[in-house]
Amino acid sequence: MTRSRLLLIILALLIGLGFALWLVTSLTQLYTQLAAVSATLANLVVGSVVALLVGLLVALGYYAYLFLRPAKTVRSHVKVPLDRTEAAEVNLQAVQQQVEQIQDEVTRQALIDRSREIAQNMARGEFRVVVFGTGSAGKTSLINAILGLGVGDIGAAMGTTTQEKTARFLLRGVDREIWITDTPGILEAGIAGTAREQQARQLAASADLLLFVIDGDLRRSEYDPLRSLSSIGKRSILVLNKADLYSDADLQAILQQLRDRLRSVLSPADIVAVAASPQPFTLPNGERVQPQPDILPLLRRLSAVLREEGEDLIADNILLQSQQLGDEARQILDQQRLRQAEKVVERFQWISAGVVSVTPLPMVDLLAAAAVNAQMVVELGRVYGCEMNLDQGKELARSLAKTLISLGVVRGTVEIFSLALQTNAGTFVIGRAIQGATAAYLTRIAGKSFIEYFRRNQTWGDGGISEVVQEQFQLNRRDEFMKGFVKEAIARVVEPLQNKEG
Ligand SMILES: Nc1nc2c(ncn2[C@@H]2O[C@H](COP(=O)(O)OP(=O)(O)OP(=O)(O)O)[C@@H](O)[C@H]2O)c(=O)[nH]1
Ligand SMILES: [Mg+2]
Repeated sequence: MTRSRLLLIILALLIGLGFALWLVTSLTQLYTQLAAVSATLANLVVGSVVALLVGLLVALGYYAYLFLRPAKTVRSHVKVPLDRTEAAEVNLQAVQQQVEQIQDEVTRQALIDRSREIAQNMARGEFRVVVFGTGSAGKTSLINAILGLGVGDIGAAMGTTTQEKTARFLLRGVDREIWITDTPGILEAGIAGTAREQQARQLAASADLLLFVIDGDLRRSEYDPLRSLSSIGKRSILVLNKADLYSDADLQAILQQLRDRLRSVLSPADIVAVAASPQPFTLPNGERVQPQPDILPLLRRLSAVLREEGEDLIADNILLQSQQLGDEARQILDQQRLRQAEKVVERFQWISAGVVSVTPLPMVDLLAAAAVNAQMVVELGRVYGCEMNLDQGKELARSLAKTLISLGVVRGTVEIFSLALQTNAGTFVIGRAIQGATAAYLTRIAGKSFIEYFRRNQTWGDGGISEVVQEQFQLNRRDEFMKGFVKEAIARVVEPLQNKEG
């Protein structure tokens, strides 16, 4: 309790006490005066005053209780993820729902399989560590040193490891098994190297924790992947291998340089030096010495990181994978919707052409009647999961029509088709044909603009409706497109008219 609050309470108590004293004195006085006249009257009056005061106090207390009692907690229906594991679960469920909407059987199945794999990963019991880095930096040697045996080929030339290989081991103090995966080195020459490099990068992206191995100062080709992996939230330990090749002073200088340079990417403790497979040397007396691997700094750090952050690393990794799957599913869904929406626009553009060319109307009515079609808006909305009624469709269609007119798109389109059709069709159907083709084209611009509107979650974006319309007009007036469109307009609008006339 704060001091000021305590003072306030004492003050209130003092005032209350003063008031009570005054009340008792006044009542006693009243009683004495009345008792002089009649004892019954005194009892009655003072009794009623006291009863009234008690009632008042009870009422006051009750309202104070109502006012001051703690508000009932409203139970929230939205489930807020408690920790990273739960966040990963929630995200994966959302992604699975998205995947279900994909129509293409093969794609859907592939993504469902991947989402199941991620779900299974959630229940797995091991840490996955991936060893990644330049060819010949000593990745395979490092794993051998950790395991204390030879599991992979080691070679002086780059590209010795061509296939990923996973081994398991336990580390004191870490309760889960550790699966360590060797990868082909990055930066290899030749096509095979590139494909292997791709494989290595994918493995790196799927790790709970990365051991990024280098064997000297950091090259640009190492810095870039390290930074980009860290930017997607991948946790790494940078392992400077071949420490035996440097003097102590040089080694400290390189480490310091690395720690300074990578300050924004890695914490200094996550940069360690080891000698996975130190080279033998000859003593002055001619004796050959084969030094033991020195990987203690790495084991210490690995154990600390896995103990302190291990559970979060697994959850983060699962979250990352399900986010990536979600991005992919969203892109596929967007493409799928776009194809459906374009079919809708295609259908409506020739419907309006047909309607307009048989019942020609003045230009502005033409727009209202056909070019910008409310039904099309409703159907496009449906493709994007936005249910709207015909009135809402009309409202949107009307504002788009106004934009088309005010931007001069209608006039421009009439001019384009007057010119195109005069050179391509007979003169006697020209008026109707121009109107029909114009209607088709304007419906297209409108339809494409609406697609943008729905894709952006029913907003026109910062530039507003006119920017979207203008952009679609620019995109749809390119020469190659126009040629095809005019040809189709002749086949679908002009020829039926000519046949009818003839
Ligand atoms: N001096 C020294 N040489 C080492 C050390 N560790 C590995 N080497 C040598 O570096 C060379 C490459 O080692 P690997 O373990 O095959 O390297 P890698 O990174 O697996 O290479 P790739 O599989 O081709 O990507 C070999 O000749 C090793 O003997 C070390 O600590 N000190
Ligand atoms: Mg190797």
